[in-house]
Amino acid sequence: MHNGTTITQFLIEEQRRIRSASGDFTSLLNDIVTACKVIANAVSHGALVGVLGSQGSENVQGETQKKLDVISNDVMLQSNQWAGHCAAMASEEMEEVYQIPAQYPRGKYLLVFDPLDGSSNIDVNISVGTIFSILRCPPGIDNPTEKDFLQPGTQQVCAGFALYGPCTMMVLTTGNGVNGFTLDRNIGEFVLTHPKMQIPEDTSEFAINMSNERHWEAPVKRYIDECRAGKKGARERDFNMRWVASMVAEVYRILNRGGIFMYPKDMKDPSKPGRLRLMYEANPMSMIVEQAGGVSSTGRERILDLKPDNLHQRVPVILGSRNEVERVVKYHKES
Ligand code: AFP
Repeated sequence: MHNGTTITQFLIEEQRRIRSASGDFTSLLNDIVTACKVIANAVSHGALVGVLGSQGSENVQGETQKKLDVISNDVMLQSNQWAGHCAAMASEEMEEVYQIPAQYPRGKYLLVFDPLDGSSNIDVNISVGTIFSILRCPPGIDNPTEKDFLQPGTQQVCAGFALYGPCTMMVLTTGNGVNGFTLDRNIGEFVLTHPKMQIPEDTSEFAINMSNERHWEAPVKRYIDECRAGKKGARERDFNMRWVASMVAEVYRILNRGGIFMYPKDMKDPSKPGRLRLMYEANPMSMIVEQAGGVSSTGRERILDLKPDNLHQRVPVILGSRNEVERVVKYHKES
């Protein structure tokens, strides 16, 4: 028998601390948690239930959709549309804002998500995850449109991600620290296993897609060259490198043992000032990283301060251990 705190208990205890709380937010989080359990189940059965491979369609980013991208998106929509907590939703997999069907009541929150981050890894059985961000619907808005979603990351009420790895994890922040929960499949509940996660300030581990090196700007090249020079270089110590190509896995590693993750601005395609999406990747991950004592920047600005231009905007991302991210920011200022 388990004797830990379940995520349900944790959320209800958090709710009790806020006198005016109606329970809507707790219920919304419970629905998101349920959706992530359904997605975890589908991911874990893989080829046995025919969910691997391509769907044969493209999303708004022009990326080929995997079957599990589409399944996960549907699960998130269905779990979160009926209870009357959301005013509208937006997803990596949908060009437009998703309106709550007319038969359901509308709520006061806007939910934004990447239903299956790292989906290029699904077919080769490497960790993937679901990233989400909750915003308040501006007052007096009955039918939210894209502009109602375009709030800076500092306005997020909650950010979180589920990681479908060797264990299924849920990592959450509501602006009061970061907590990690492990799915106990025997009881079907997430249990608090990683309370008050803190990112170490220093690290000797970096994560970047080195195949883009020739497209990087000078400050990023300088930083990585110094790391690679090891003990005999300016940093006078050896660095290690990781690249999973699933941001959820990289951020989870950084939350546990520190590190710096970079998908910086590059010159590969001038129409794309970065690879990662602001509203459903960079913003929720930046809130989590900052709440765990880390730093998140484009190299030039704090990510959470950016005012989004559109739902699918891309931005450069440099996040993780405070001292290393600040060093990269300093190199940008100097260049
Ligand atoms: P997908 O969800 O399309 O696989 O993208 C994953 C991701 O947005 C992020 O999780 C990774 O860090 C990054 O892209 C990997 O990009 P590269 O394939 O260019 O390394």
